[in-house]
Amino acid sequence: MAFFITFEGIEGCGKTTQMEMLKAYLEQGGAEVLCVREPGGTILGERVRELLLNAGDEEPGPLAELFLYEACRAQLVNLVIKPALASGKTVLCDRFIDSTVAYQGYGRGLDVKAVYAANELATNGLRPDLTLILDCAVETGLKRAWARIEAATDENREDRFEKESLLFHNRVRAGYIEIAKKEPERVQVIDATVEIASIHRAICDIITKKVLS
Ligand code: T5A
Repeated sequence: MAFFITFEGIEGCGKTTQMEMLKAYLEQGGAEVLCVREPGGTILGERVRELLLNAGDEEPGPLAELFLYEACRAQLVNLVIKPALASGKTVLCDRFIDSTVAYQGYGRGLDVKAVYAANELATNGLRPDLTLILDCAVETGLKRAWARIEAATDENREDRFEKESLLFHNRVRAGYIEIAKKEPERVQVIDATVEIASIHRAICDIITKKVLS
């Protein structure tokens, strides 16, 4: 059955690690699974990702940043996510609409209602069936994220957001908690401070109850 699941949370909370583990788990059960990420997943999206994540000579302002994320999203939804769901695949997405609410709304201070409206326009109303927010202290997440960035061998340092202040990241984290309160049916918050294997088990339990039952 086609199902759309998104992974959300602050930098270094462990989304990518858990998405890959869930993919393997679902595939063992016979599902066809497609993993995508935002920003990215299309030719346009990957090119815009570079503009968004590498600190360059000219930083996008908050509004320009919002529209760049939404442009990537519109392209990803139309070219990749909708066709995959229509063909019966389960789609796992590393960040989606809630990242924009948390980062551009709560983090940057753009009007949160306007961000929801921009999301609606870019997705043409497509919403995840389930969203998993991996929650940990900002200090924990940033420590993990910086270790990953320092260990990377390519020249593309995607560190523009990691360089933001602790205050910014704490606003983002608080934003995610607000999102979860608003939509408890869709959004589940998971403790991301424990071991990778325990988090995976918690996610599998949720999937068994919500998706496979
Ligand atoms: N953004 C994105 C917006 O501002 N608005 C938007 O609308 C969207 C879509 C995207 C950036 O863009 C911003 C948010 C982001 O800043 P990204 O590449 O997706 O950039 O960046 P992150 O999501 O921050 O990617 P990270 O790789 O840093 O974080 P993950 O994916 O959450 O973490 P992961 O799984 O790669 O793990 C990081 C490290 O921690 C270890 C892993 O092994 C890895 O080394 N780890 C753990 N260590 C100990 N215990 C655990 N439980 C661990 N889980 C993972």
